[in-house]
Amino acid sequence: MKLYGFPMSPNSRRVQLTLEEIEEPYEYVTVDLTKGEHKQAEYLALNPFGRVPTLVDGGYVLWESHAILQYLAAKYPEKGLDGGNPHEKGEIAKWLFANAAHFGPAAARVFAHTIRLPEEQRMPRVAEEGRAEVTKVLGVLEEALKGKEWLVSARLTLADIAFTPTLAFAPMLGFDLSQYPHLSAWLDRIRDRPSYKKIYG
Ligand SMILES: N[C@@H](CCC(=O)N[C@@H](CS)C(=O)NCC(=O)O)C(=O)O
Repeated sequence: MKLYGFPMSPNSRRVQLTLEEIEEPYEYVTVDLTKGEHKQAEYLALNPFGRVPTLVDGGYVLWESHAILQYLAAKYPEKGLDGGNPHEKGEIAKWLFANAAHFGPAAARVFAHTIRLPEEQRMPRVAEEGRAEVTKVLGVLEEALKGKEWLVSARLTLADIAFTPTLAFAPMLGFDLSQYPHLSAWLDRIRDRPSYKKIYG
């Protein structure tokens, strides 16, 4: 397998964490976003949206990080990353969609409009709305994690992995995660895993 990604990209890191959990060898190919490599014809032939990550598994090409997570979990069912029964699978899908549709994009908006974009292009209102959405999701996660080690199952699943890269860069965006004790304890459990240590150092 080959993973096309960019080191600082949370969406790429989500897939890297999953590949490390699965413990299958893979080749990491850096697509340098700062040099615009993701918009060049060679990469667009793999991913027409020109975004990272993209996974290439033999002749199969797959983009969208959460879809890649589900593919990897389905390919290696013995790792149990996609839950053990329909109820768990439904719960995992729920959290994956919540992250893909709400949490990740909201955090990306905060990042863009407070750090990434040149000052004259930043829109405080967009940053504020993103911040409100991120805060909402943090509260929902905190509530969901009360009395639980992992979001869905008795063990780590894709649901836990999916949120990790967004949460890892939340402090840089000014979010104080210590206000959420259950979420913080859960994040510490994830940080203790060899997969996290390998990707985040
Ligand atoms: N929904 C996509 C988002 C991918 C995405 O936006 N990746 C960012 C890096 S974290 C990117 O490639 N940005 C470059 C661009 O949009 O031009 C996924 O989860 O894979």
